[in-house]
Amino acid sequence: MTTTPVTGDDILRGPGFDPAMLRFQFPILAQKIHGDKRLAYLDNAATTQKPQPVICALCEYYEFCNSNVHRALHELAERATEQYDESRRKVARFIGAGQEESVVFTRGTTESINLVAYAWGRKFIEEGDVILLTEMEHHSNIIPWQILAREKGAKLVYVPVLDDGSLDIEAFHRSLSSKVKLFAVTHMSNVLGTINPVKELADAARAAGARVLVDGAQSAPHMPIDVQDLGVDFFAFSGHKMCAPTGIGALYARRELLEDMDPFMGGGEMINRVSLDDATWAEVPHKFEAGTPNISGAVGLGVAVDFLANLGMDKILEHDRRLTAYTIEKLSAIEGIKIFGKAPERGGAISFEVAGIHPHDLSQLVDREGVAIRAGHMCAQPLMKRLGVGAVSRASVYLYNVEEDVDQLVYAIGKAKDFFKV
Ligand code: C6P
Repeated sequence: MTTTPVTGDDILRGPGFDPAMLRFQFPILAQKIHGDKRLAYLDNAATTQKPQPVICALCEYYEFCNSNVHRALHELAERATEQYDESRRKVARFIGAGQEESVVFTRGTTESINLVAYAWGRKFIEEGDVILLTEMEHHSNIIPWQILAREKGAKLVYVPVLDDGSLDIEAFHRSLSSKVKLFAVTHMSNVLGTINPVKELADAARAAGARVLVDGAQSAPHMPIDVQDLGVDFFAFSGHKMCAPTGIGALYARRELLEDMDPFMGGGEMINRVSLDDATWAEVPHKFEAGTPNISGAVGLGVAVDFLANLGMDKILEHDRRLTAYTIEKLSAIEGIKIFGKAPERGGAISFEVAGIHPHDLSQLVDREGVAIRAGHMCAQPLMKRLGVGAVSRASVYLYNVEEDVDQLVYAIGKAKDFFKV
């Protein structure tokens, strides 16, 4: 295994937005795979690689600052607390939250959505209420609502997906009524790449009296986000899909909602005062962060959002668009390929099938050529059913991908076709 030598100052300053140069900030990309194969990492919708500043921040945190937060008064505890709190301020700025109290650190999108389902849903959803979802949701934005609906006697209604992979907006409007208490929708589909018009959807849903939750797992890493401009009540995302470590993410919620909600988990740090048979809660967001949090993860997330903001989220989006168009053009030229998702507004998660090759076989064969893609149901089984498939292959791009990665994928698919003689 070879890694790129790094020089601290150069890397922290960064080269501006040039994907080919940016690759040098991601040491993992420099290694060879299966002997001498160049690594074409195209599984970014699952998780992204980490840049040197994030890796260095983790080392530095453990070398100089490691301690628990919001507890002790010694120097290390103060350093750790300062870094943890500063990361919350950075995340709040990054998503336009307005105030840091609106940002709850979680393990990621899944935990953020579950937090809302338990802490808000259990208090405010009643028998006969409707929870409006869409057919393109990830399981993380289906299962928590199924559990809640079963417990409360509420009803789940799904907005259908049209044949081109976009949401049926007319059906969405028809589904709105005073019974709809929550509309939970993905900002960008991890299968179809579809970017939903969440501002317009949120406006209509809130005007009908519903709360709006947006699953930003696939959007926050790829485009500028301003949760206040989007007009949403809740916004969930994962750090690991945007250059930060695994096991850290956040939930944005409007402050008054957080204040009205019951705690999600009980334990240390989420209380104000405890007696043997009673307790009062800490101020938000601490009410929702029971126990010792993922401090180093939060520090890494703070550095990651700085890294992305310095590059410019608008530039990242522009790069995504260009490389997505290039990928779709190149893949479309392959005989026997079918691409799922042709919505006019789409991002860089590109799912496809190649006639005569099972997606699992295809992903193993392209891996031999150094190409990492994902295969399977993408944690979106209802959507697979809608598409009439059991599984798909998926290539997904990020800021460090270049045309050469796509060309390598196309070459590898060609070799897989030769292998299967299709
Ligand atoms: N999708 C994928 O390969 P977590 O696991 O909590 O970080 O994110 C869950 C999640 C929620 N919503 C959407 C739209 C997602 O894409 C994901 C994660 C990965 O597509 C892993 S299944």
